[in-house]
Amino acid sequence: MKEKIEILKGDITKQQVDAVVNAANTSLLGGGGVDGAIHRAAGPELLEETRKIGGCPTGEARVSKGYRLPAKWVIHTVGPIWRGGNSNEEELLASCYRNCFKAARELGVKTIAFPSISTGAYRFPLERATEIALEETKSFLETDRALSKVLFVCFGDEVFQTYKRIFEQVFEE
Ligand code: AR6
Repeated sequence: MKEKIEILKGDITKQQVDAVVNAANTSLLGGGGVDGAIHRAAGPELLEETRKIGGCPTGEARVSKGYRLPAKWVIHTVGPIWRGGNSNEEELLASCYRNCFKAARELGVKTIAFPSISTGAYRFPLERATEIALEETKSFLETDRALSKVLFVCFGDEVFQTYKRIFEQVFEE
């Protein structure tokens, strides 16, 4: 199962995968960070489609096409804004990953790329967010046969080093 996971440094908009996950906000109308990058790379048709979707509650996911991205699909999810840890942030972040995997299964995708959801503008502590990301991935892959590759695309060295370290903890024999 370990071999299905790849941690890399880079830009998620350049990944040749079936689906990329977007760390969006509840409006689904775009924003900064990875959301801005995905909208710029996909082109204006993406906004046209997400406008029609009409938003997404925190912790849930919605699917659109990828337009000019190499990826066929974008799975938009809305991570929690970190408010100190007593506002159900951990459960909401776990639910983002679960709902993205559920959407991926419904779409029949074999390869998917995730950014580090909620750890930028939404300020979720990186280490805990990474544990949640990798633990949810492990639980999903334990029962799933369809996904062959899960990429974690790390923007910057701190995120990359954190994923590498937590990966060893979560997947140690
Ligand atoms: N590829 C991969 N990761 C990226 C990229 C990229 N091109 N660009 C940034 N990141 P953030 P959030 C990393 O702020 O915390 C938006 O305005 C970034 O370095 O994008 O969930 C939305 O509209 C960080 O590690 O998402 C929402 O309003 C990670 O992606 C809000 O920000 C997530 O940072 C969502 O905040």
